[in-house]
Amino acid sequence: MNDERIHAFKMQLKPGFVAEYKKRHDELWPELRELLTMAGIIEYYIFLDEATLALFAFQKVAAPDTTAELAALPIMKRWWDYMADLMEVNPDNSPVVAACPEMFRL
Ligand code: RM4
Repeated sequence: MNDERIHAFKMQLKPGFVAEYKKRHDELWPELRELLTMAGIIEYYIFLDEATLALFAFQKVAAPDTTAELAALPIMKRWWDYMADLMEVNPDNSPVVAACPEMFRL
């Protein structure tokens, strides 16, 4: 049995912030990296659609998957506050996320 899960979702970058978005992720806070890993994320990619500035995120998550609890953690909230100037966000500064259902797997 495969106890890995795939999460795929879209976020939205604001115009003019491609380089800054990339830079902040190149310098991802070590404590946030640890938090994401502790939540079960073993692979995490974010791709940019340069035409629309849509950010496509792909995560592979091992059990136990506790990613749903990340939103309540202070480091996650601090990161979202830090990123809020670059991305479309909700009133609490979490990114606006659209789920991307799986359509194919090889
Ligand atoms: C993203 C956004 C996501 C977070 C990654 C690390 O830009 O804030 O929620 O998981 O950064």
